[in-house]
Amino acid sequence: MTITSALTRHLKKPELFSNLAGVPEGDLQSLPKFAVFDPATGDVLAELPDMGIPQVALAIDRAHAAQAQWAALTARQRSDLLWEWHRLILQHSEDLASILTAEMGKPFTEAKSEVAHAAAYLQWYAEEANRIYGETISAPSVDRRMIVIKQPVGVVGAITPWNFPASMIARKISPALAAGCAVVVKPAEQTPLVAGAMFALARMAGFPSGVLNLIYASEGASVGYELCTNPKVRKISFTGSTEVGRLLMRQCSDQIKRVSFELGGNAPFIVFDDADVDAAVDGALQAKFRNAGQTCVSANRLYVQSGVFTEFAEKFTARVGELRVGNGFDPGVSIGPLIDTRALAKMQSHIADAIEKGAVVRCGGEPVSADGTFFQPTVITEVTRDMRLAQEETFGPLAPIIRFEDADQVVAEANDTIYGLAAYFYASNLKRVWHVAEALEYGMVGINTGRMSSEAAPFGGMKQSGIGREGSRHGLEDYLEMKYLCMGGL
Ligand code: TXE
Repeated sequence: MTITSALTRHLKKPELFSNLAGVPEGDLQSLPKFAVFDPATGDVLAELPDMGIPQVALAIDRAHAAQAQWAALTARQRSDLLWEWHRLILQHSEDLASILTAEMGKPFTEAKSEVAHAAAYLQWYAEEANRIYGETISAPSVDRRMIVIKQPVGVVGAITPWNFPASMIARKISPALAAGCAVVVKPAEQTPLVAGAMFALARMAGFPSGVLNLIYASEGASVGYELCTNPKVRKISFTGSTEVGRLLMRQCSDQIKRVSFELGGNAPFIVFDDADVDAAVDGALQAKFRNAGQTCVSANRLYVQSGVFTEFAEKFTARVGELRVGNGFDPGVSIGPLIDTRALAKMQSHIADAIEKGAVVRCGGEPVSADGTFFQPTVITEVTRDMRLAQEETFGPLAPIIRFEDADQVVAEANDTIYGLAAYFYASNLKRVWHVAEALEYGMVGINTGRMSSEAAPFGGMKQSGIGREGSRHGLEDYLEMKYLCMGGL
């Protein structure tokens, strides 16, 4: 099986284009189409029906109609369906990874690990579905009993980004389904194909009609508006930019709709004098350049203490210079294309701004060629706080290194941002490790590691990086309502 043949086979699958949201086939055919591109080549991979508000409303009705029956199944029945979907995703993982690399650009090996990560969420919540517990409270009077039960929140609208098109969908859908919620999902317009393939597998797994609904759309605003304002949707789960998160929160406010948000980040990566420098270099490469730097937990600012600055900067720059940029299907490539020209322009403007303010480019700094969205992995030093790359999320393969002297001051500086998603630091002194871990105002802190995402851990941020957590048992709670029952006259 070649990668190309897998791709062709899957993109020709009728399930990818057929009725996944209850919209009659004839209506879908009459909608305008939008194209999905391969960012590495610019080729059109597929054209999909561009659904709008009427189709979203229909999908919401369909989810609403399925909600009560889905919630009434036993936890074991829901769990069994999640297990079956998990099994099918693993069985088709090479094909899913091929679609992922084609529409998103990430190296095929990274795509394979993303699909495995997506499957791990299904596995985790297939198990967690059976562990939804209530509680009994000892009542203050003898004629009463006080009990807390958990119930599904209701229909969930999920909006996902393009950077992890498979695992973001799994991370939202699997806890929602485990909790007993029906869902309407809108994947990013750049990467709807792997979502379609995953939904086709869900259909094979046997989920009841209406429980899972997929919306293909060329933009998010109108779909998002309908999901946020339709009263049949009880909760919005969104991963994307902080800007869109703010908008969705406003749109949800009239109905006090439940929200879970996983938004932008501006992760500091701090290397203290007492760190193992080689390990820190490895960790920084992982935390910065995975997915070509297009991750919300990407190390956006590398702070290195003066005692190890030169050693770190030299070793790190040498390793970055060895990274191979290219089509994600080519063996040995570790940096694929950026998602689109907008992402490329953001990289360029951050670099231009930094150079103008006195930064020095140690390696990279330019697009790989005049056309395409490939960008050289870039290291910049002599970085100051007023530069845009120190304040904003670059979301690309750009590593700015900032020298620091004072350990307390660096923590204050690391916290001086509206974001609070992920932070990393390398140190060996135990007292320092504990104090810095506590002082960093971030939802997730990697200590002597550059990688920490796991289905078993609560993923999410403080401040303007989001609300709620995904993964672990905490991720399930976000899809459950707590109800207090008080029984009197006993
Ligand atoms: O995000 P958007 P974009 C950050 C990152 C990146 C920047 C812009 O810094 O450079 O955001 O990326 C849908 N109502 N992250 O433009 O626009 C859209 O269709 C409802 C961090 O891609 O937020 C897609 O499905 N939905 C992030 C999703 O929102 C709307 C991942 C994300 O798109 C909408 C992605 C609207 N008005 C970007 N507008 C992370 N946390 O990992 C867009 N969408």
